[in-house]
Amino acid sequence: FRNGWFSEINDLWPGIVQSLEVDSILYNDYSTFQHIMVLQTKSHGRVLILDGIIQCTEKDEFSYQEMISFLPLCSHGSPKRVLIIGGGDGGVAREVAKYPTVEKIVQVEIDAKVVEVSKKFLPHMAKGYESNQHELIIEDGFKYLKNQNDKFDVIITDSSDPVGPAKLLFEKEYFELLKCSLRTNGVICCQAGTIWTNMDQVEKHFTACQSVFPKVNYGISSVPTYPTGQIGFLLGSIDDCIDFKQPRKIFSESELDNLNLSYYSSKIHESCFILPRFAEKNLKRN
Ligand code: AAT
Repeated sequence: FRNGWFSEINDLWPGIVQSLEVDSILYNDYSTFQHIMVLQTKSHGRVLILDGIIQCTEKDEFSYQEMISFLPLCSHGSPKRVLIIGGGDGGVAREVAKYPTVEKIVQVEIDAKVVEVSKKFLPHMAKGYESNQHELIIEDGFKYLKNQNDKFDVIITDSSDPVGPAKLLFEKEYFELLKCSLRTNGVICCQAGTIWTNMDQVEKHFTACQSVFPKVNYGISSVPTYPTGQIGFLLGSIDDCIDFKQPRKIFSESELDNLNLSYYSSKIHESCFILPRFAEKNLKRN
């Protein structure tokens, strides 16, 4: 903090910082796993911050939560069982619960305190927990996958960045665990960082995913309050016939309105995998 501004200073993006002007601090404490803070800001509503890193703001969270959810859901077409790893604010559960064919949502979040704090201070996101298809398990996502036998159509990893409790969720072994928990034609989608300050890391993450899944693609979305304003998603599948650029489910304009989608559309889905040339060259496609 400095003169009423919060700055997201982190070694993951050296030499560059995003700052938000703060009205008040609503929550500020340590859980067993991380430092949790909720701020009321001047321009972006309430903001959830874990270990000094912005997780979501009320103003632009929809971009991230809609994309990380609807990219894999519409790529699959008719998912029934969905697993969410992380996503403590509840926003991804809120989006997944909108999808017509979904019958069951299991969410594995490591930190009960993030859930509790989100229910109290971020009700618009935490309403994901109200769906009666939803089941919450408080556990480390990596450990959960290692010890369970259920299979899912879509697995979404809405994790924090690869420092702290989420570190293992970016490794090859994690993708192997995801693969074991997928049904035939299953699709995974993971938070995968920005090509601007973290190209090396995106490339490493992409390669790890590609060593396990025959089909992998990296799509982008703009989220103004994430570092550099851009974030990406890794999509992977064991289904050789899948083409992530051609969603199996196309929603009409009126369906998108009814689903209350403000960022995602079928056109955005088709175009988000078209990357700037430098990124295209670094991510060897299949
Ligand atoms: N919905 C957008 C916000 C997130 S939340 C990331 C969540 O992952 C947090 O609730 C955190 O507690 C949880 N998490 C971290 N590690 C694990 C783990 N090992 N198992 C289960 N859950 C975990 C993402 C923000 C992206 C930020 C981009 N800069």
